[in-house]
Amino acid sequence: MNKKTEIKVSKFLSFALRHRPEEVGNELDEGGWADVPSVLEAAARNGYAVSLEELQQVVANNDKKRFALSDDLGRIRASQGHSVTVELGYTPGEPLELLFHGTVARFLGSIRTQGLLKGQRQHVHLSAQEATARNVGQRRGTPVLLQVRALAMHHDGFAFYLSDNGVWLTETVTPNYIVFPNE
Ligand code: HQG
Repeated sequence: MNKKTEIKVSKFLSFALRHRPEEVGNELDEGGWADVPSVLEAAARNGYAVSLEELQQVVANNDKKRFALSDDLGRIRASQGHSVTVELGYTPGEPLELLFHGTVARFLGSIRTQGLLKGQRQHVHLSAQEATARNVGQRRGTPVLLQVRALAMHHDGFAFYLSDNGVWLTETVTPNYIVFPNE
């Protein structure tokens, strides 16, 4: 399978495992897991006929390790980024003092008043690395990097979770914990 097909299959998996499982005839359990045979069938119905080996290749090569296969290869789920309600059983963790969020200038006015909101997703996504946050912001234009005083938030009682693929997740970030550029 070439890189381009891998990316297409990965996009299908995001759709099927994070956002609209019902639309492709896929069922997720409460932990976000779907049966691999039914995901392969759904993929084939939607024009992505791939073998189990190819699915493993997509999971292994995914740039952000978005998906995880169970050890017996019977089930698959997305590690984060869901808009459907799932309980992934994230373990709460203590974040570093500062985490980063990449966004774009046009959102800053609203972020200054409302803070960071999770929007369609289940959490606000934060990163320990500036470069990662910059890439996230870049999807929407010239990236603007925000710092989040995560450890202070945590000390004030806000829960943080680290996803399997290294993304820090939290419910919401109020403006007082955000350091805006040039401040
Ligand atoms: C912005 C991708 C206005 C926020 C990425 C972002 C990441 C506000 C957008 C992961 C706001 C939401 C998550 C407010 C937040 N007013 N705008 N109050 N609060 N925003 O995609 O963090 O490819 O839901 O800054 O790489 O960009 O899906 O979140 O610009 O890891 O695996 O609203 O998604 O990963 O956008 O990205 P998103 P995100 P995947």
